Amino acid sequence: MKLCRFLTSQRETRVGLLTAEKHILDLSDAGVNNLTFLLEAENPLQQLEALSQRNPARFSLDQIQLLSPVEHQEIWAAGVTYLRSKKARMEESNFSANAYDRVYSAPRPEIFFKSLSEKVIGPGEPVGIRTDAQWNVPEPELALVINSRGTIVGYSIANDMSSRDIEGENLLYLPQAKIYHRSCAVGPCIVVGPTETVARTWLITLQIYRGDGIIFEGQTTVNQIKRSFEELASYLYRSQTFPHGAVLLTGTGIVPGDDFTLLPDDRVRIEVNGIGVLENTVIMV
Ligand code: DO4
Ligand code: MG
Repeated sequence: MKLCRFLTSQRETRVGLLTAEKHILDLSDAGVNNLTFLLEAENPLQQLEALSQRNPARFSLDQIQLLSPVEHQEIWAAGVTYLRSKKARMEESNFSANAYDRVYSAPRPEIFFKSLSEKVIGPGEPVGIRTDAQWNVPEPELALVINSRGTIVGYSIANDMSSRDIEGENLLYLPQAKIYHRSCAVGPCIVVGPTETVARTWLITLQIYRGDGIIFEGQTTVNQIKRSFEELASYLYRSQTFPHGAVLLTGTGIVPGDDFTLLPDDRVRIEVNGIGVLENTVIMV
């Protein structure tokens, strides 16, 4: 089941289900006005199946605008969870190489704050590169959607936009490299139902378009993530509360070559075959 938020032509925000035929079933007909209500339910999948049987009104995708499927959750991110990410960061920084090497195999994962919910960028909205950075990349990541009780209830796609020169200069600059205007995109929906075993079979594909061509393309599998989803989620919830739930990005396994940097007007297309496509254009911020 693919849960989404969307804007009607009357600019009303609604909750819906994306169908295989690329329609949206409007769950507001059944009295559902927010995602959190469903994500906090005892059995969200069962609820969604029951709601979809009620014959709700449907929209075609060209009648609506998809919004990020994030309401009030804090967005956090795990890092250096793929071997590719560890290697890239060790190359990017002599200064911090030892820290990246250690955190990859340490019991405690790297987890950092990424975004407030109100700053998250949705499908089709521009993501940003910093004006004071020279080396900027997208990080295509599987996102875990977790309820207030710490249960993983679904999956989405995220882009953890990052400035590699700022991060590489000094590890203490990580928040500036990672948390800035338009640095976090999530969408297009939350897939509810698949187990971790199923999610680990998914492919993540990144394509970056410049002008009429593709300037970079890369692929990885979710199964390359070194740690289990439960492990990542349980560390996030240690000595911490998330009254509205949380979204946890699981790290990147696709890193363009060291000579690559994003430019304004590039289009970043991230596909996770079990979820859908998240696409955003790049602007300077
Ligand atoms: O410590 C650097 C950040 C790592 C990260 O964001 C990733 O591996 O995806
Ligand atoms: Mg990342």
